[in-house]
Amino acid sequence: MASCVQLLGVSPSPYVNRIQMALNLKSIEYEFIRENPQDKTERLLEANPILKKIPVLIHDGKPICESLIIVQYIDDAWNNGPSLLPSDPHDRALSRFWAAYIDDKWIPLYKELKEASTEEARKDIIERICEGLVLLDEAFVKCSKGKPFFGGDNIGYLDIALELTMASCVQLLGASPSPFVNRVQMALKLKSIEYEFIEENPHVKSERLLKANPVLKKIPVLIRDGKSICESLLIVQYIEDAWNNGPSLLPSDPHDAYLARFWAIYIDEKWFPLYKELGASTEEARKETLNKIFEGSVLLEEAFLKSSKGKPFFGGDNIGYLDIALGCYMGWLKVTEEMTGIKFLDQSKTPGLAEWAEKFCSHDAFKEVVPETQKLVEIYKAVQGKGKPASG
Ligand SMILES: N[C@@H](CCC(=O)N[C@@H](CS)C(=O)NCC(=O)O)C(=O)O
Repeated sequence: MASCVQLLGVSPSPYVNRIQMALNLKSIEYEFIRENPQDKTERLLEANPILKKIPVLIHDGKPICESLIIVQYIDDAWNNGPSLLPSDPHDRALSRFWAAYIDDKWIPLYKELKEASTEEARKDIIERICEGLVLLDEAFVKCSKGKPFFGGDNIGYLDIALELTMASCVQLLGASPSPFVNRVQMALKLKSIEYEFIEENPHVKSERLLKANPVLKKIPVLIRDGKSICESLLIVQYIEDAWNNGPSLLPSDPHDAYLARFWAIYIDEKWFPLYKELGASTEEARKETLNKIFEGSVLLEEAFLKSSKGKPFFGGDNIGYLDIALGCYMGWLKVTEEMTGIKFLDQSKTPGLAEWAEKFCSHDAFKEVVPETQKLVEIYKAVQGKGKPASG
């Protein structure tokens, strides 16, 4: 009888990624159960009563905690797939030693770096990080024995342990109520890319933002290895080009990819700006804007039917570029619906889009990224009070 494997976690989380990588390398089927580490469920507290953290692997009802220990358990419990730990006892001990060094000594330095208050403290920590890197480089030479991975020809335990740090050079300058920032967060989430979120107030521009996006001075900005990428739609395309993992966001057919890009521009430049015009002073102007919105929705309905080809999303079975481009606005659309009492994606006028919106908004990529409607309503009211547009 097939065993029952469940993983309590959240994505993206580097520690949870470790387990997913090990399970994938061993081709082990499992159920992913989403847990919010900030709002611990009874299930999590019962599975990990001592440390109360994710990830937890539950194998045939028995919980196993702590990512490095879980990876060792996976290697012990399943014979299929490549061995994750070396067979030689001394090599095994070395792998465990360096994995413990990474978690207990090296990674904490990155946290210290974020919290360092003086330039001198920063320099000192960077020096210690570099010293650690030199040690890890020596460990790599010893463990890999001239092969590409710590584990030799195949990815092993120490590769999985260290992968955790590799993604730490991706940063996103943003603010969570911004649909443009949400776009980038969704793409990063779909590709399981770990990143550091740096909160920016778009109306009080920091030196960091001005340096990262000196031309447009807007969020979001993605910073990878010190290089800035600006404009949300371009960032999503960059993410698609730069990372191979996760589902493809753009269609492989060049014309389909062009169409996805075309409609994304239509949404940003024509359709969504109409919602801002709804606050017009005369009833006539409001009605005209509403008509334009509905005409635009009909065009988008046609685009949806063409690109989804009977599947739930613009991208087909999975969320793709155009889903993200339109879907990032769904939070603010719900706010506008609540404030005006108008249903914009109406089942009777645009049934395909109405169904799409429901599916999109119940997907983790939306729920974990876009603030709840009531929170956005509060933000809207607070920002309106100051005379600034809330979503832009
Ligand atoms: N076309 C841009 C729009 C970004 C945008 O408007 N960002 C807003 C925050 S939601 C902003 O930074 N506003 C400050 C400003 O316009 O100066 C994109 O897609 O990235």
